Order: sequence, then structure tokens, then C-alpha cells
Amino acid sequence: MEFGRVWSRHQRTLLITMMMFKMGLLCTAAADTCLSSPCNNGATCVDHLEDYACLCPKGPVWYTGAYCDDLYDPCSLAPCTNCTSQPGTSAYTCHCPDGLTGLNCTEDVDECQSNPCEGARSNCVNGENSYSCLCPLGSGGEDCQGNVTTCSEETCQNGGTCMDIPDFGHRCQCAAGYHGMDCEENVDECSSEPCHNGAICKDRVDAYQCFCVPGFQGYHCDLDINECASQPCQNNGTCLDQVDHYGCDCAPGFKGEALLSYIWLGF
Ligand SMILES: [Ca+2]
Ligand SMILES: [Ca+2]
Repeated sequence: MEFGRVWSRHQRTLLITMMMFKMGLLCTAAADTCLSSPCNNGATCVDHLEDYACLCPKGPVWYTGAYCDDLYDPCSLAPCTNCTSQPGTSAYTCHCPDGLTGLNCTEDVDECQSNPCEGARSNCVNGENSYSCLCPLGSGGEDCQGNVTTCSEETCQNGGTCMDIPDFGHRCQCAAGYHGMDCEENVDECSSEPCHNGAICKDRVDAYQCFCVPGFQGYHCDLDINECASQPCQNNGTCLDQVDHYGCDCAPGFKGEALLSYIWLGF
């Protein structure tokens, strides 16, 4: 910064001096201040009133200072703290801290460049002087180098068997009557409508149960109960089996109402 202020002041001085010469305002006697050759190392001396300024050379060797006595240190203006240089030149080297690179240590090092995460399905996340691996299911560790058990006792529900699948995760082999990723769903065995004749279907585990309406029986309620089986018609009347009841076709000379018979199956 000191160098910048001095250089700026000398630039202004030179500019004002040149303008005053051009305008004829500067007295020739004032130029005598440079006669003592106060500027060193080949610097150019510029008179200004009763003062002077030294314009330091910029090559082949750079100098600085009010009299251009000092070798220019490029590290003095370098944007890094750990700097080495060749004094008298413009060359400097910034020694970057870990994680940064570039001439002025302003670029982030991509720690993922070396592909530190194992496995084709792993993802590397570049950080500040670090990286982290996002591992696929079934693998883990800092670099996804280890197999990780994803199965626990709770993973597969309802008695399902858990199996670790490398590079995938886990898979459940469900007990009969259950399905889903974790065997969490009870299969609806009533969805195929196995019960007939208006029966109500109740879903069970790997099974179903039919509750028949009056007049039918059987596991699927597909059997029409024969209400004539007890031969309810008297005097040689002909029995007519119907749903949940029967009718009697009476022989000539007889009449009467048929007895209704209900057979209920409990729910
Ligand atoms: Ca079921
Ligand atoms: Ca019947």
C-alpha cells in the first residue's frame, strides 16, 4: 500500500509538472532540484517546483522507494499471505493452503477429481479441503468401501424374511398372505370375489371366509340348500325347493299353506 501511495503521488506530481511546463508557468530555476542526481539505479528524476520525484525503472530489474534504492518485492502486492518471490522482478509464488490452488490460491481444489468413492453408483461431493461420499444402499463407510447390512428385525413385517442385496439394499421375502416392499400389506383374498350368491367375504391372512345369505351353504356359498330334504309336504304333496323356502304342490283333495323353513348360517 505504501508503494501505491508513493507511486500515485509521484504520478500526480509528474502530470502537474508537465502541464505547468506546457503552459509556461514553471520557472526554469526550479529544475535545478534534479541536478544533484538524487534518484538511483537508473531512475528518471522529475522536477516540480522545489521538489522532485523519482520514476523507478521497471526492468530489467525493478526498483522502488523514494530514491529507487529498494528492489521491488512482488509479494508486497500479492493477494496471498504465504508468498515467495524473486526481488527485482514481477515473479511471485503463492504457497496455497490445503484445498486451494491457482496463481493466487483463489481456486478450490476438486477433491472428487481422483474418484475416491468406490462403486459405480456412489456420488462424490466436493467440499472445502474435503469430500464426502454418498453411498448407494447396501454399501457404506467413508469411501463406500464397506458392505452395510440394511436388514434389521423390524425391516420385514408380518414374519417376512429379509435379505441383503449388494448395491441395492434389501429385499423381503414375505410370508404367505402378505406383500409389499416390507410385507406391510395383507393381501386381500376377497378381491377375486370368491363368495357366491350375495355372500359376504371376510379377508383373513392367506385365506378368506364366506358368510352365506339364508338359503345357501358351502365354503363359497354356491350350494342352494334343499329345503325339501325333510319332506315337509304331507299327503303326497309335491315339494318345490326354492331359495330359503319351499312350496307344496298338494295332491287333489288337499290344500294348505306351505311351512316356511329358514336355515341360517351364523356370521
Ligand atoms: Ca388377506
Ligand atoms: Ca333352496
